[in-house]
Amino acid sequence: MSNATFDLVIRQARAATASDVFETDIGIRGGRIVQLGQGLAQGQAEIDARGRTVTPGGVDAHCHLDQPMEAPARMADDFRTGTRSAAAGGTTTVIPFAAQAKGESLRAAVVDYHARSEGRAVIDYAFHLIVSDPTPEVLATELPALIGEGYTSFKVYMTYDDLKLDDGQILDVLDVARTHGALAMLHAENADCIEWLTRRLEAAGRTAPRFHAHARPMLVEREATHRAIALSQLVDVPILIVHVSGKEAVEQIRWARAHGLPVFAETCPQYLFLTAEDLGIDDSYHGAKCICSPPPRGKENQQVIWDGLADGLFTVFSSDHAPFKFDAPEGKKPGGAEVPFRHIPNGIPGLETRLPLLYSEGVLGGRITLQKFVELTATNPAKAYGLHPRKGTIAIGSDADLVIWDEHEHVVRNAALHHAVDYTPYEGMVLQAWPALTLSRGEVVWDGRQVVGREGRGRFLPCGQPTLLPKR
Ligand code: DUC
Ligand code: ZN
Ligand code: ZN
Repeated sequence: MSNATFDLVIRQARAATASDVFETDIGIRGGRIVQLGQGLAQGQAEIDARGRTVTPGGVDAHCHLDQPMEAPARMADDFRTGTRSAAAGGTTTVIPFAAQAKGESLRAAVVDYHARSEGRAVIDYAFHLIVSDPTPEVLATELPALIGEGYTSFKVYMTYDDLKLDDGQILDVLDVARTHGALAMLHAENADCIEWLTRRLEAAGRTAPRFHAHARPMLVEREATHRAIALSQLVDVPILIVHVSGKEAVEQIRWARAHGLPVFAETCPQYLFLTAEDLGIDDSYHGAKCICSPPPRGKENQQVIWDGLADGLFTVFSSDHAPFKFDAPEGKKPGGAEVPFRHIPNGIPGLETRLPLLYSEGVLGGRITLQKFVELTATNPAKAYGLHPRKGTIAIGSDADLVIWDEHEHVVRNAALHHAVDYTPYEGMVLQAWPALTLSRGEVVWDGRQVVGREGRGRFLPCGQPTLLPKR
């Protein structure tokens, strides 16, 4: 038996947290960081990280895995392929959604989602809830009980017939969040405007994928963002607006912040690296690959999102991985056909590419600091969803979830990714970095060539209350 003080020591890391960058050895025992400093004692295993940046493993707080869908649609990734893909891209915690179907209990959705995840994940995971049917029973009993059990965040949709809530229902749900200290995430798009525009486009024969963006202009997001802010102000509760895509929604959030309102916002890689043109400049069906909601905007809008990341407008950077195969009847070609945009499943893959894109183009591209990268991709999501400081930082006592970066040219190729989707929107993009190693609780789960984490080793994480703000 070894007398080593540590199970593993990572030597001479250039470690980054949301506040600092410092050279240190990282001593790991029992899956946790137990010592930081120079010249640590010998570990049972050692990794030389000299000259390498080491960041906390990513917390992807918005992704969809094996979420039940209306037939024929089916998500390409389950907890096995999704978490393998996440690990290969430096993410060590995912928070997908246990989605309530209308007429179903929330508890049933959670039980079902545990059955889908049990024994499959390679990295740790928690659940958000999706509340689509806030009955008196859900509001008075189920939701408070689930919040108490560690499901402390839930998403509310302002669009999609099968998911959307009206304003009164949103107020009811926000009131539960306030009473029980949970965080509501809002999908802010005006459903009636989208339906009205979609019908007009259809009447004019404009049904190719690119018209998805025409049916969801920025105004539609701006109006719903404004309304979400007003509803949260009425209830006096913090909210987080997910997948913010455009300048006009950003302006609403800036207004809210300027008025001292606790409105948090998330954005995603697709709003930095894609534009509406990726949905097609003609009527080609390939544009379906980039259909997501809200849609990517104009080229000039990308700078607005970069600015919001750099200046603190955005709190969280997530993938919104919503994986559908392109060439498949359960994916972007429902039943095997090229269909009008209304019927194309919404979402793009991005779990594996989220961190490399932002590290390469943001940090190495000189647009954001390394500390800001850590804050957006790990620390803040862990705080927002009650997982910090166990997750999201490099500190004594935290789980040893770490990424060691390799700063070399790396061309994104779908063939090299680990999701079960048959494309990536970022095919051929030349990045300057990729994770050389990903560690989850001190175990290597991605070794730079292969996912080596065992399926089923990932643990479910009950979440505490959000800690982005002082306790109210
Ligand atoms: N909203 C999401 O959060 N993900 C995918 C599609 C959508 O509309
Ligand atoms: Zn959404
Ligand atoms: Zn989503």
